[in-house]
Amino acid sequence: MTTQEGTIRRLHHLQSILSPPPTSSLPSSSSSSLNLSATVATAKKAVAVLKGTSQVQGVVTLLQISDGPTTVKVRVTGLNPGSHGFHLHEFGDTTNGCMSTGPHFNPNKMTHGAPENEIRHAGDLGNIVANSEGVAEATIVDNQIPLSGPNSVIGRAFVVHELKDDLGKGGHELSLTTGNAGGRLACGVVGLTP
Ligand SMILES: [Cu+2]
Ligand SMILES: [Zn+2]
Repeated sequence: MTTQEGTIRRLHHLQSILSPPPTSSLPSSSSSSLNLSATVATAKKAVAVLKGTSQVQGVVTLLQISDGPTTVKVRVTGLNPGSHGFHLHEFGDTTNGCMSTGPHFNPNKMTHGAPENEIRHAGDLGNIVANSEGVAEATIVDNQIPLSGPNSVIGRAFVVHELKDDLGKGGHELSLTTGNAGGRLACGVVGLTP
């Protein structure tokens, strides 16, 4: 008997304990087994280590349970106190430093915005705020940065910026593309982790 057959047998045994034998003629046992296995949640995890040419560095961890939102935990040090734009950029390419990570990840061809806006880049995660010691810590929960599927962010890159992201509302010529968040202080490619 294979492991799979053993599993199915045990599931059938479980069903016979939990419910009386089916009285209809529907061949329902195999689909019931599938339903049981489909309820098991899967956790996907990823990490990005942020580095740049300045003192700024950090670690970002990502966790997604099944098809739920992704929880992003951020800790960045070496920043000037205050707000700093924080985004997922399109490419996991740092051959030319953080510049080669390209524009904000934008699979839906939107303009730049705030994470809570309907119109935003998928990569728009707003600002992180550094304290007087230059440390920014944040937990972000977001629906547009999954760890699998067509819009997966695995292999893309986080970037932390010099300036505050104006969330598209600054009226600057760059507001609707970058939030006018200034230079790229540090970046890191998102990779799978156990
Ligand atoms: Cu950015
Ligand atoms: Zn953006």
